[in-house]
Amino acid sequence: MENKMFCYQCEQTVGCTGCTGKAGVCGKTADVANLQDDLTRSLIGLSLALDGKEPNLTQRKVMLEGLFTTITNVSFDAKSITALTQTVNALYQGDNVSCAASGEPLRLWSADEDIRSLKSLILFGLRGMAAYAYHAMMLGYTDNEANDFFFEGLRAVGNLSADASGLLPVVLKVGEVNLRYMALLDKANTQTYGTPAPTTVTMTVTKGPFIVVTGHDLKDLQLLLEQTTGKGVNVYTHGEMLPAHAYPELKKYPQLKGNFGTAWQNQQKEFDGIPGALLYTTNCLMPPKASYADRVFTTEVVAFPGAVHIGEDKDFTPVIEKAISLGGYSENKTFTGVNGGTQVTTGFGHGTILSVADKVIDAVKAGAIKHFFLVAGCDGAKPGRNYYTEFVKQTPKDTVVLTLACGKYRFNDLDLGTIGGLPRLMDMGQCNDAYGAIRVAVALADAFGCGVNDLPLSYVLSWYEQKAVCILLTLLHLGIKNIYLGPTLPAFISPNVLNILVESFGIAPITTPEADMKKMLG
Ligand code: FSO
Ligand code: SF4
Repeated sequence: MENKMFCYQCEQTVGCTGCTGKAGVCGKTADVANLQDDLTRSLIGLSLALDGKEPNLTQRKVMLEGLFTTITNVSFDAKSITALTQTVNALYQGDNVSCAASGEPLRLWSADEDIRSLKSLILFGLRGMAAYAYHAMMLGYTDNEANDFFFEGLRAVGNLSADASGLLPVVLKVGEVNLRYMALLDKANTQTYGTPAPTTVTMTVTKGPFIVVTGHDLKDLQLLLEQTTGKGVNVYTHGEMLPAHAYPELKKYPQLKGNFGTAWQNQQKEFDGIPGALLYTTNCLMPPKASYADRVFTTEVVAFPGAVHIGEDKDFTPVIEKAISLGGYSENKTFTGVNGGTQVTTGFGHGTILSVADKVIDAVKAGAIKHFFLVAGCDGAKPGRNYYTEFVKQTPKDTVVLTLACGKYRFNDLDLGTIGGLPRLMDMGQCNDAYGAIRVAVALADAFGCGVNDLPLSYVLSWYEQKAVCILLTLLHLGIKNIYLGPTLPAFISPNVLNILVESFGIAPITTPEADMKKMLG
């Protein structure tokens, strides 16, 4: 088949090599994929034009929007991507830019495989990091020094004569700057909405009109809660929005009732015929089915052709009116999680865990807690992802499982019991709350007078899209070793780059829960 597009940035890419042909597995058409390449080329051009110059606010903002837009499952809309590319081009028109950005095809995809692999790690890591920077910016938190690195990183991607020794440090710097952005977003979230507290969330939908909010953007949820107050419309979180229930300034709204559905890849099944409105604030958006397409609303950089887009005025009236006209369920309806549970618990951020650090340390010293597992990351559609459910089920009773991001829906409705007065399974929040897990690991290492790699702590990670890439690079930047990664290794990691990751960091692909558990506990 003639290659009409090339994209290999996510875990579900065709044959673990790349999506080509007319559309990707995610539903992105070749046209949209090529427009995203155009947008990337323009962002590289802007970065090259600004070499040695200070970007202005507009250029900084458009950089975040442009990179965020190209993350998997964010935008399927040719029109909005084209408009954004034109905006970027207008910002450096007239500058003399010589390289891939000047209009040649994006040579990244046809470069030597190791160079292509390292540049992909940089580009995809920058895309993921842009999402976190964007969320922080929405809450009024920015960091210009960190923002400069988006331009620096893209200059490395656009450098046609870059070699591996020059690119490797840039790869690790993505991880370093991403840590800074995750810390900034943590500060933005907790200063705006308070410190998350453990909260049990129902999966029952109360009768009457309702809106389901999906994605990661807490600001959008807050604005919707303000606008639904007193309107008789309830609000439910979906996917990565679940941790919102734990923030005092969000949980204070009585209409924030519960959580609907599970992880992103189940949305076409779970939203089928839903009598409520759906608001998509970020990824992961799947092409809506006809049975609910008329009730999908998007905002910010998320876009799908035909879906009503809520613009910068953030007037959610059309979403609220749609919910009222649909009317919701006629009686309370109880849904269950993947394992049949009817409620889930969230809100074990670093603030909560570190507030009981003495208790945790005593339990470890007394031998009551033998091991910690961080089972975290994205969910996805591949059957092999059942590994994570089985792994968590097999964790011994004297161990603790910390989790975050959407992969937890495979097991977050399980009751694993308690240990030393704490639940054995603790949800630390969204993918960006990996920062909280890092804080906890560093605090435990300090308390025990050892390095993070000497702790009885194993990392069992699942990846899907580009935010997972920047988080992985942050863990590598911190020198965290022996990470187990699945369900498959990224297609953009060449054999030589994989060798570096294995030799320097001990990264290993997951095998079976039994074999991996034995190694970790051994
Ligand atoms: Fe999941 Fe999607 Fe949060 Fe990702 S909803 S897969 S890593 O966008 O960002 O965990
Ligand atoms: Fe394929 Fe993933 Fe790219 Fe979509 S984002 S085209 S599924 S590699």
